[in-house]
Amino acid sequence: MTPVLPPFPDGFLFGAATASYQIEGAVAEDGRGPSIWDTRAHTPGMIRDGDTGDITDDHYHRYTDDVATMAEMGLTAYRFSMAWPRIQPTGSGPFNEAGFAFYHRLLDELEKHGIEPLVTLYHWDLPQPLEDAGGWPNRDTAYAFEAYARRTVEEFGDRVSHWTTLNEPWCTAFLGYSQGSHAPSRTEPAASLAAAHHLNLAHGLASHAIKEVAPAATVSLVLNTHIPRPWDPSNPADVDASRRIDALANRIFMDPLVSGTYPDDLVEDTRELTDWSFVRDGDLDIVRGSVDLIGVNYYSSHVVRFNPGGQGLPGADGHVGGAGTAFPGSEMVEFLQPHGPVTTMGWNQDASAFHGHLLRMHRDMGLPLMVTENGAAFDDVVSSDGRVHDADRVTYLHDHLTAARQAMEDGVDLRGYMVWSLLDNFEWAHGYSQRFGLLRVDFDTLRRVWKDSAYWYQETIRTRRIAEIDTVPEGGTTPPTSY
Ligand code: PNW
Repeated sequence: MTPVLPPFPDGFLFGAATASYQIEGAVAEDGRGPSIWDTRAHTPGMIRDGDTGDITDDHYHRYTDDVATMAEMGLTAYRFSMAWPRIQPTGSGPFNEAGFAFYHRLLDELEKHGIEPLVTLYHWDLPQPLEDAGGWPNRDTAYAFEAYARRTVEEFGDRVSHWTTLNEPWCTAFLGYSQGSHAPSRTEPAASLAAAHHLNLAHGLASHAIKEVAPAATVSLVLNTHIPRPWDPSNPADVDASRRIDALANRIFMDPLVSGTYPDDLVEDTRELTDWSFVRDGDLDIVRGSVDLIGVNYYSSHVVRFNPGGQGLPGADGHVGGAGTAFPGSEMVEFLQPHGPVTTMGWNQDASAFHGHLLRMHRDMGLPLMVTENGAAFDDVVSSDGRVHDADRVTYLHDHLTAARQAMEDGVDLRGYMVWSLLDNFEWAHGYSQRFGLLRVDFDTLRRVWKDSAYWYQETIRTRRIAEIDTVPEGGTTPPTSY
């Protein structure tokens, strides 16, 4: 039974999220330049099964049908990212009119259907030449990002009013530059901390540029969540392990925005790696207060304990591949296998942690929030009736949307909820092995089929109430909608 909660208020945005490299394909078309993910994907052994994003969902050519499907599902918002190397192929040189033109065509379709675009400027596809010049550990990258953001908002500022600067800077800094499980696959702990700071600076610089060009725009930063619960809450060493992860994963991005400082404990925890001299006078003044809304990406919670030498044990923190640590300076923190049912990512399903996290972000940030990603990967199969009965995903979304609605009752100013993802896509180092979509994609034919979760979401949006988990797909036993 769904607890009795009031309907979602008018104006609450129901959407789905995607990212450019994960869905577009057409990597060499119309002047797009290579990004660090093209490089990683074409390096043997870096992506499961040798998969690449060369074609993926071919959304670059199928966006018209994809947007029509969003409209049929009832989505009132669509969160997507613009590919920096499509708009500015080398990351610092000339801008590419054909790249702008693609996003104009996409925005035309969204406008036609009354779907609000939520645009992310950077979802991990750094132009390769900027990486060749040092990447995010190089301070210049922050200024390159500012210039790209300014020009892009000049282009689209009259038709897009929600801009996100960066998606999950934690993943960029620590999976990309310390663990090496994401592009550019580097394992340099000290450099990853510089990258984190330059990402904060890039966000701040871009935020001011966006406001100069489009003063009425809403600017957000999207943060992924770590909820590190101590294995034994009565053991101070485990509590300290949890504090370390909270500093390195959450407060490293929250505190500069709210108070214009880095947490003292974080600086202390990482002192053997860096003296933080990459933080220059005035940097944090640029970052403080530079956001109107925080995007929250939530998938799962973690259990941690103090165990020198423990990190890197199998299944530990849900991040695959890479020879380095995702938590530089905190290698003594072990991530334990979470309790309860897990998704095919190995991530646990913990809606109550999500509720608690929304309350915490509301309390600590004092800003409106948007759930910019929430979803789950399962081994979906097409049944003999042609449908995808993804009951696990329906339950996951039902329970998490309920947690979000409850958080609103508890005082959180939550503006919308975006399912990750609209359609199955290229899941980074996991390739096509992880299916997060509301729509199933057959990667041989690129045919899309509505999963039961899509029908459940359609019903939820139609009624503005969380539909029961056994909601019958529209059309009963008729063949599923596909294209
Ligand atoms: C997010 N982690 O990535 C991204 O924003 C999406 O592009 C991605 O497809 C989605 O979540 C599902 O993974 C994450 O290891 C990648 O903690 C890794 C982690 C978290 C989020």
